[in-house]
Amino acid sequence: MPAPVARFRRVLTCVALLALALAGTAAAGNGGVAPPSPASPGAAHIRTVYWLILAVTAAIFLLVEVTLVVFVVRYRSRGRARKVEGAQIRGHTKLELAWTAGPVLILAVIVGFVFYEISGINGTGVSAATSAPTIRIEGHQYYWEFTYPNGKVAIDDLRLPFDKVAHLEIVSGDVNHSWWVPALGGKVDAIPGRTNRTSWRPTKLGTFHGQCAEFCGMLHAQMLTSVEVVPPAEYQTWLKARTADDVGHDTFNGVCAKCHGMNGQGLIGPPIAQSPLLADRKALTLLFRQGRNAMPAVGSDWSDQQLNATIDYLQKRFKVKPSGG
Ligand code: HEC
Ligand SMILES: [Cu+2]
Repeated sequence: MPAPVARFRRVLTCVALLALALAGTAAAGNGGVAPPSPASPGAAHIRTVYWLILAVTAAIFLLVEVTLVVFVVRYRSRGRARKVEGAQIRGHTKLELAWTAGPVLILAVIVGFVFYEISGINGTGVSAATSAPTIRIEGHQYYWEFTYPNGKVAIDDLRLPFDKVAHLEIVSGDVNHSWWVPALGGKVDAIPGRTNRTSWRPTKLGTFHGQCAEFCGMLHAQMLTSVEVVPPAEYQTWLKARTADDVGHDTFNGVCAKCHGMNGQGLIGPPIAQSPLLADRKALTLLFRQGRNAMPAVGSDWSDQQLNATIDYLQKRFKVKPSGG
């Protein structure tokens, strides 16, 4: 048996190491253990629920752990021989009733509070009140495509006007994805054949990052998004000024470059900068619409406009002379 001092030191070392590990984990997250600071009423409601649940569970954790340690110390064997039984303690009806009813009450409080907050989280309050524009968000392997009310398209980077309600329609072009920008709202799944809706009213200017939150294939981790909240006038100007060339540019950067590299030099997909296919509109159309082997059908549901904008942009960027249809 080690001397009590040596044992005390050992325990102290373990506790100190554990505390360091915990502090490290907390510091690695943004703002410690808290969700990112909310930039919309919906995200603020999520944060409120988070704090309530954290407070309740932290209190229970402390209660259980402190009691555990007290009991371990108080009822330790004190050198009693292994075969000798310790003191026998009979049941305690009141205590048992209390620890049955207590958790039921605590869960009821949590459930009640979550139900109370849920309409704020979903943005149902805002959506009923206004006839705001609807933006369609389509998940694709491995990018997000946004279609604004005027038909303009953007990839991966969404713009929203500051302090205006925007209705979001979340759909998928292929497999399950999940739309998630923590500062602005909770996850909304993008499921083939289904339209899920939410409404956001961004209350902070700036850029907020998000990512696909449903494993959707080999480049799932590249399925990032950023939402730029800009003054309404700037939003309108930007939206009106978007050209086919912008769409081609964004499509190349957000879709093709993830696999073929920013210079078409090859990455996960083969190099394409020199590919004779780039000159062939018909062959490219088929490739985008249907995919080929490991290349997904990235443009399965693009409009002809977007498809042609992308091909025009590719031919410009890689300086190929168009041939074929
Ligand atoms: C998820 C990854 C991925 C994405 C996104 C992607 N590709 Fe591909 N691409 C591939 C793979 C893998 C191949 C090889 C397919 C095969 O084996 O037949 C390929 C093949 C090609 C080829 C044929 C190369 C040759 O010479 O045979 C071209 C051209 C091409 N891609 C262009 C594009 C363009 C343009 C985009 C964007 C609109 C794009 N790809 C998006 C993965 C991707
Ligand atoms: Cu995804």
